[in-house]
Amino acid sequence: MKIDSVVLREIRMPLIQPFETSFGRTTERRILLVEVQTEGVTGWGECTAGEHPSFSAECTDTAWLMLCNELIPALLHAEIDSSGMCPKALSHVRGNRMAKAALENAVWDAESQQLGVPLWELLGGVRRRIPCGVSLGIQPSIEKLLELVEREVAAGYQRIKLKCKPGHDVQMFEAVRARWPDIALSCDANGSYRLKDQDTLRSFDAFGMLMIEQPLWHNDFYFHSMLQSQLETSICLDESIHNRRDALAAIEMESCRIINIKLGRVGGFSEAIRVHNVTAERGIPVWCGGMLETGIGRAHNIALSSLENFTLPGDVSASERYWEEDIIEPAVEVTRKGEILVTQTIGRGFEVKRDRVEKLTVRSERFHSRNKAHGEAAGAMQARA
Ligand code: OSB
Ligand code: MG
Repeated sequence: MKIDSVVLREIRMPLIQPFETSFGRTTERRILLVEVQTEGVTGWGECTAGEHPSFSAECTDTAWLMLCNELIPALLHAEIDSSGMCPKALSHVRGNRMAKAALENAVWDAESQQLGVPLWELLGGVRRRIPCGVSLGIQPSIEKLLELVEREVAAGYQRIKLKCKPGHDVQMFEAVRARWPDIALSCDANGSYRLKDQDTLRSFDAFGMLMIEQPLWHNDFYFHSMLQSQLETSICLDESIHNRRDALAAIEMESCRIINIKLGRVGGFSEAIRVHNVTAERGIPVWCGGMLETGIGRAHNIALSSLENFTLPGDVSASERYWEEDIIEPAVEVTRKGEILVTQTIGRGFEVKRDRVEKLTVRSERFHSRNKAHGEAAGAMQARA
């Protein structure tokens, strides 16, 4: 694959409703998009870093810096035969997985178009119906939360996940369970509980939840393992899992019984497939997490969710839950049974609305590959777009 140029841009998009977690409230997203031009096709990638370094150490601005100064120049310098070679080409940079994923995923997107196959097929996917759940942010009141649950259950979503934190938990679960005793329910603490909260966490067992996501520290396996041995409810790890080796450690230590895979958190499709494969070998079910993505990241999440071991409903839901108007066409839709239908369309399966992207762009940089035929050393030339 000869990569001719890469365009990096930042777009700003207000969310339809603010999203609140244990680490804060998001009202407007600042999202980096990557466009990789190779042999006549354009692959798109989305960076899932947040506006602030709270979910992980990365944020929109660190990802911009890493992409400009390190990752894009390294990719343009490398000789890549296939997308699977990206991680090695970017391996001189430690961490910064969301920045890497934006770039690598754009290359996968481009490769699927070059080969004339759907992206999900290139990844090795088999599922044509993706079960969908929703993640509901912390609400100002229980009444408001019940209204939202009502709406999403009526829309057909197969699992409701409630964001929680110390002080915003048991009362909320009681209210939801009183009205919907049988829905598939889970919660996500984003690492906000501590060992002193063990009794509270044990009391969650009474609500028959599918899982408790990342109750303890973002970088822990050991104490999650201690906690899991005391809970009936399965723990699902999100923040703790950065690669296949982390997944294996968590499985061997029995820190969790379920894993959530996020493309950005693990550094892109190559590592996401490795995490998927090891969980499949070990009989640990997975689902695809979400990071309030635009349609580009969402399309990639759908493709990933088509892999065999994505047996649980993911956090990948309809575009209309996030955006007034998405940047892809058609928008992502969910059936009344709470499923996304995977199509045979080549590539990511959704067109990028370039005009809309241009309008939303607040900054951009274009990087060209140097033409080796003219005797220059391979490398990157950077110019203002
Ligand atoms: O922990 O899953 C999470 C959003 C931002 C950061 C972390 C998380 C989330 C979500 C939202 O839960 C999932 C979505 O609807 O995209
Ligand atoms: Mg989570």
